[in-house]
Amino acid sequence: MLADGTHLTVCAYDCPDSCGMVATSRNGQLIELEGRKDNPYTRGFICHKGRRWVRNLRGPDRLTSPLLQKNGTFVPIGWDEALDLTAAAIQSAVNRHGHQSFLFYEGSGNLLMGNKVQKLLPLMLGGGTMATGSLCGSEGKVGLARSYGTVGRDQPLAALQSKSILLWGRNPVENSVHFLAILHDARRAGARLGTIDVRATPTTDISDSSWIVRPGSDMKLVLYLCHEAILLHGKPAAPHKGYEAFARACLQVSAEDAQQATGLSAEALHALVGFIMDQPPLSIWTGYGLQRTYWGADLVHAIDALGFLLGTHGIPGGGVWFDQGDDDLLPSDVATVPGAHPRLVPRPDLAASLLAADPPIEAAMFVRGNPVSQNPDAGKMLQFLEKCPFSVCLDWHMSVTARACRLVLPTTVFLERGGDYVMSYFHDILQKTEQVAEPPGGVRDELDIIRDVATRLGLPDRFTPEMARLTEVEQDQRLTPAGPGMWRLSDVPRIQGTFHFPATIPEAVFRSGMLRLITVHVRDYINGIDPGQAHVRVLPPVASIPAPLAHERGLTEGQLAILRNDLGTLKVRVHLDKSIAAGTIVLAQGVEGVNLLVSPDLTPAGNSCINDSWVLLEPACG
Ligand SMILES: Nc1nc2c(c(=O)[nH]1)N[C@H]1C(S)=C(S)[C@@H](COP(=O)(O)OP(=O)(O)OC[C@H]3O[C@@H](n4cnc5c(=O)[nH]c(N)nc54)[C@H](O)[C@@H]3O)O[C@H]1N2
Ligand SMILES: Nc1nc2c(c(=O)[nH]1)N[C@H]1C(S)=C(S)[C@@H](COP(=O)(O)OP(=O)(O)OC[C@H]3O[C@@H](n4cnc5c(=O)[nH]c(N)nc54)[C@H](O)[C@@H]3O)O[C@H]1N2
Ligand code: SF4
Ligand SMILES: [Mo]
Repeated sequence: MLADGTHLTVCAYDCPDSCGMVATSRNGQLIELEGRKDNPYTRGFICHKGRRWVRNLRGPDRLTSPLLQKNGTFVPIGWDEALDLTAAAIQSAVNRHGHQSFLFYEGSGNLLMGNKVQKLLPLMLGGGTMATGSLCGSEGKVGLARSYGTVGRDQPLAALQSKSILLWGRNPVENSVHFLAILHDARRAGARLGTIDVRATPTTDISDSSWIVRPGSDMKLVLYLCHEAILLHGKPAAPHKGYEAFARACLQVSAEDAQQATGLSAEALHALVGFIMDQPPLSIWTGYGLQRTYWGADLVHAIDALGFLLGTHGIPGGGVWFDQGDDDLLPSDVATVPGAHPRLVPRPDLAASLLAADPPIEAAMFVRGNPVSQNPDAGKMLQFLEKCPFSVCLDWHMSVTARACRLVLPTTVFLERGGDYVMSYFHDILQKTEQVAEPPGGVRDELDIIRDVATRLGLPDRFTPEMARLTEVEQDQRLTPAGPGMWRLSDVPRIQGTFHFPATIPEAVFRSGMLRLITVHVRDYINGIDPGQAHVRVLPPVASIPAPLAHERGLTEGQLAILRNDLGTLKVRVHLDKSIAAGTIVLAQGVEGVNLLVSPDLTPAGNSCINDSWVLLEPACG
């Protein structure tokens, strides 16, 4: 039994903040969760999503028994039967079509490093089928890495030395409250805050200045800003390559071009030029929404070029930031199987790839992921699950994906395991997890479930020794202890050597007659909706549309409407929003049905184009 008292751990949600936590446990139950004061970024507080675990671990939505779907109803079954069924289905798929007939799909339900060990299940079978590419932040990383060859590591505290801070397509008031706290400190120290977005947000509300631009117009905007930077500063002194061609392209973009593309007035554009130039040092923080497009990498690279032209690179309080790699701390040979050759299918286009797979997928396992809710072209994902002979979802509550699977297995969450690590993808702190609660009866440890399936398939237990190797991360030479179970990671700086200017400037694609659908992350839940947010489960979902568009179409506040494209249709309730850029509709991501309309296109680097989705808006009949 877990000892009573306090334990130090870390929030493993897919959230940039990775809060240090102090948990109080009694009789094996979590009774209080607070912020850890000595974490230099998260500084003693956690958000309501983290705190909700106190209730959710033993809440009414917690799954406590394996559930098998029979004629559309889930019935509880015993663990032995559930594990036998799972192993038999995988074995049958492998016997009929080879190991690639087994899909092992992982989402980003938590950021634990030890998750890597679970891949041994498909790998020991020969490789299986797994997903590659990102729905999240990889385009921006690809873009930043083009500048100097490396992504580097963000230092959010760098903002404290900035005198001007520009958030570009980033909404920390909702999605990164600890960065917000740092921004408040920076402002108290004299910095001004500016935000570029496609709509008003709680972040634009607290900004000193904000600029609302049409989605897809940021490239024209950044080229024009580079034009102004070139006129003022000329050719940079720092080593660089490709300046001439890039400068020529920028100088062709006039203020009028930028205004026309973005919808900004001449005064607003002029003010933005002043914002980036007048009060150095300037730091620019690009966000995720901005780069979930076909040209996401090019855009972030061009914004980095703007930072370079303005002379912000490498100076205290300056620079262009996004996000970083977070999983290079584990030795590369952890959980590897020589000779395994998994079939990799693109995550953004998962459903179509699975439907077309040859050999076909006949057994699918979903771990920490919710693709029916979160992946593009969700309608096809449901079609795939209807067709696939066997599907099993490991989760702690009945997610939208679990509901569509044949079998659901209730697992522990990070607070009930311990002995793992979380490396933030935003700041430089590595933290160790501790077990802070006993799992409820009927719930099994996630790795134990996978190990038991492997055993039934006649595979050896490589899971236990590989899990024991996790502590090897603590030996990494780049780590400095920063408190119990907490280390700071120093990476090589991103800005070093020669800056490479973008070599090609893509034109954004617009679909005439259609509206761009932008889906955004929101305050109350992370990605797919967890239990406890009844208010956001209310259907139909709310679509915010520009007030002039509503008037043009005769739509009024609260009216039902239909969004439609080649992929599907969705009934929505209209909300008139004066702030949204023309031609744009905004919906919260994670709401059921939204991804029926989301584009499964891939960027050249294999990542998602979620915000390149286009829809028609029609009044709902009846
Ligand atoms: N509360 C909460 N926190 C979260 C999450 C959550 O779901 N809820 N999710 C976590 C995860 S996984 C992620 S990836 C991050 C996401 O964190 P953010 O980057 O802050 O969130 P997004 O909503 O993806 O996009 C940010 C902003 O980009 C704007 N935007 C979209 N397209 C464009 C464009 O073309 N140009 C411009 N200029 N702006 C644009 C959107 O309107 C939005 O306000 O948040 C993490 N934190
Ligand atoms: N339209 C649209 N779609 C988007 C986005 C968008 O902005 N717009 N954002 C994208 C982004 S940035 C991301 S990161 C992805 C996220 O995509 P997913 O990772 O698929 O998202 P979640 O819904 O959070 O799914 C994670 C599931 O893991 C479960 N889970 C949590 N902890 C554990 C655990 O310890 N074990 C197990 N087995 N399960 C656990 C959760 O309950 C949840 O059901 O979504 C993407 N999809
Ligand atoms: S969800 Fe994010 S902000 Fe909230 S407690 Fe977890 S890491 Fe901290
Ligand atoms: Mo994400």
